[in-house]
Amino acid sequence: APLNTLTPSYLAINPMGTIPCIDDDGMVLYESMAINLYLARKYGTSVAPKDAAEDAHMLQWSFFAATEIETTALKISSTFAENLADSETGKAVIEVAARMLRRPFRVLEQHLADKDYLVGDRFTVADLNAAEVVRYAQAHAPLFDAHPAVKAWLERCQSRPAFKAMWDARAAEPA
Ligand SMILES: N[C@@H](CCC(=O)N[C@@H](CS)C(=O)NCC(=O)O)C(=O)O
Repeated sequence: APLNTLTPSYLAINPMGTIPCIDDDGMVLYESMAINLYLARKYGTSVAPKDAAEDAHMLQWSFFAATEIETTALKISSTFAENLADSETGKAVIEVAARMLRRPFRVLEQHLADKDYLVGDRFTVADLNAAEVVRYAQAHAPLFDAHPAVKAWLERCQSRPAFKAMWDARAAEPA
């Protein structure tokens, strides 16, 4: 959808001019993972940490996704989005990115080998944050075929009714 995030009024609340950004009764916050962690903690429900250890692990997986996966995975999504995946340059970009993602994907694969979700045996904000970042690489199927537990986990996260509702709303937005 067209973005209108560089208006002076929007820049006043998020100087990066990016989405998302929330104003929760005057508490302004940007950075999507920080927003998700804040909303989970403030409003509770099963996606929130139950104790300090869960909280720490949710932070760990969020930082892991943001620092070890996101930038590289975005190279894959942008190559596909620009219809360059079949070009020689695009293939090279994807190959290098997939190689760089092997280590963090191996860690995720091992962690998810005997569990359905990242923390506490249930879908939490850790899965929410990490799955969205892992999704950026999803168009490159060989990476997921080589990591079946990651593939199954991502599909599990994306089969949730809330994800499907978000995705349908997003698909209905004007291009
Ligand atoms: N690290 C930021 C990234 C935010 C971001 O780049 N958002 C994109 C949309 S997904 C955006 O607003 N792009 C518009 C722009 O870069 O001008 C976060 O996770 O919130």
